[in-house]
Amino acid sequence: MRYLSPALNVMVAAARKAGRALIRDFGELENLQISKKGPADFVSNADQRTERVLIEELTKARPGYRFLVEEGGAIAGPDKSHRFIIDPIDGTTNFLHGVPHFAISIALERDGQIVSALVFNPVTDDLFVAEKGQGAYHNERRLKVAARTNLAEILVASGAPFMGKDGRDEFLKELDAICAATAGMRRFGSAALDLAWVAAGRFDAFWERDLKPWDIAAGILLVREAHGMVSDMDGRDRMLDTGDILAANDSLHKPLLDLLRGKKN
Ligand code: 2AM
Ligand code: CA
Repeated sequence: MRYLSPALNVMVAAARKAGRALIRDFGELENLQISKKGPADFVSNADQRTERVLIEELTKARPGYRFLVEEGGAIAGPDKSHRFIIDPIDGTTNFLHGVPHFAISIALERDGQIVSALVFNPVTDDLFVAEKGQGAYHNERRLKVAARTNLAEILVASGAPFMGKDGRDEFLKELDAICAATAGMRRFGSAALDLAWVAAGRFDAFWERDLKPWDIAAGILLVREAHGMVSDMDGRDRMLDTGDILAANDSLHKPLLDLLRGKKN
């Protein structure tokens, strides 16, 4: 992206700073895998520190903005129109296992609309950014969702309900419908990166239920600015409230929604 807005510049600087420490932590994790206690505490500390650094850096540059963050919840501020929505490590289970597929996710909301977005994998140095009305970018490259329209050719990402979560029966039905109709599905463990990869045309679609706003807020704008369609599983623009999401190009979106809801085309 040749020109970043001042707000996006601030978000990139904060993510890169927090990312440097995360890269060091990730290197350490290789040693911790074999210890009996395992790396869980270490990872939880890394998560909390990353969140703290992001809040500190963003507050320095934008005092008064509110926050919604994974670890600390809602943080009040005098500015009623701006809010950062942050996931310090999306893909924590990957991080914990030494799998280099996780990201810092930051969205900036203005008057209830997401206007700037960042998804950054510090280990692979993949930076995805978007600005409302200005497009989405991967490093310097402008993004566009994949153009495939034939269900038989598409690659679809999702997230399976993990331990302690309901909805496995529903998920298995949806998975069966997708597996029967498409070229395949992937479950990589970071909703933020899944959405960034839809924006980049790597995945043709992504769906998942019961996610949190910080998992998807930035990814939603990335996909939309890459000319993709995003809705909840009822076709509404209520992903942050319902936690359900389907992202795809505009030709695939409706057929996939029908397929996932068990309707015949
Ligand atoms: P997290 O890594 O920030 O927790 C994938 O299904 C999505 O669910 C990810 O964005 C992930 O975000 C979230 N998630 C929350 N708890 C999880 C868990 N125990 N295992 C896998 N994903 C989890
Ligand atoms: Ca997350």
